[in-house]
Amino acid sequence: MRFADYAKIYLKAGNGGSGSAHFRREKYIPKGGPDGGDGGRGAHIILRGNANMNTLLDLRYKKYIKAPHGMPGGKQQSTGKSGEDLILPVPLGTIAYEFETRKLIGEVTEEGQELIIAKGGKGGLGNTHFKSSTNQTPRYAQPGEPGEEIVVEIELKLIADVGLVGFPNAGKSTLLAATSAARPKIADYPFTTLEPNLGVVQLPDYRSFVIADIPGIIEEAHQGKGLGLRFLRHIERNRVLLFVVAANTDIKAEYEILLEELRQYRADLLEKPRLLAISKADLHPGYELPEEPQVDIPYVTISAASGHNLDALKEMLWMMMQTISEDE
Ligand SMILES: Nc1nc2c(ncn2[C@@H]2O[C@H](COP(=O)(O)OP(=O)(O)OP(=O)(O)O)[C@@H](O)[C@H]2O)c(=O)[nH]1
Ligand SMILES: [Mg+2]
Repeated sequence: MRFADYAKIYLKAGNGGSGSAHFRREKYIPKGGPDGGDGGRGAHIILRGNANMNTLLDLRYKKYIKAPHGMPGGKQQSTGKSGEDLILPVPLGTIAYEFETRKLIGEVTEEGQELIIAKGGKGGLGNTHFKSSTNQTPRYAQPGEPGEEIVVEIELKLIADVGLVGFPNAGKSTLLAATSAARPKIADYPFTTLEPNLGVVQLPDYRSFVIADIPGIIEEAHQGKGLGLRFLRHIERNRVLLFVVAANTDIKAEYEILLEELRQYRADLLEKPRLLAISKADLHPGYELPEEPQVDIPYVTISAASGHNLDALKEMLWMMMQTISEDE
């Protein structure tokens, strides 16, 4: 499943204003020279990154967006007013393509970053520019250029807040399915998941975050064992890492192997806050672990099968994300 928000919009940027072909006319100067000003630029249509947004919903229902034209130039070399650029706020991770050619227009990845998706037309030059030794009275002024007319496709690459890290068969996909509407493939064999899955986890009071479930990691994955570590790039930008280790394994040993593989891939991944979910706790009577796992991070025992502690887990993840947002 690819979780991408999408909008297709017809855009028409503003036309440039025409240049003026005016001549100076003053009481005692019967034959004034050309004094026509330039036309103003037509408005661009611009995407601007906004870190507080997380969907393209606002754009989804817009089919047609038109930006204002530039004003014509005037007498006394006055330049026409430019059309006011139309700025569309979008979440970070938004990509724009030209619909027909699928050509990439650009990507918005940072707060405040602006991407022009339809260019306003240049204003025309006024007749002052066309005065020469052979033509002292040019009656010609340039028309403005038309604004760009384009159909764009706008996509949002969702950046998950929480990345799941675990051995194959640990129950990562089952956890994603139990906490979101995502329906990843789940099976009793390793490497069931071959592609990352994303799901939106909802909490009370309209809170939500996105979880990424990626293929399992095994010892020496950094040497290419199993599916290797290439899928770790999908969690590089996640804010929190949720390690998933099954309750019926050597928890500490598995956790440390996972840590080591992450370190091999990119040591700074370990700077992200981590939480350990000990999955399949239902395999032990009363969800009680036979012994305390000796790990150096907070952990919670869960069962995606019965729902045990899933609400607590969601709240813990939410809390961890809040503390990061405050630090940022
Ligand atoms: N008893 C029990 N079994 C579970 C639980 N969660 C997952 N399982 C089982 O564990 C097996 C593996 O589950 P998956 O969710 O596919 O595991 P995964 O970590 O996504 O595995 P890969 O995609 O191969 O990396 C399946 O047979 C699940 O039914 C649980 O809470 N309790
Ligand atoms: Mg899976």
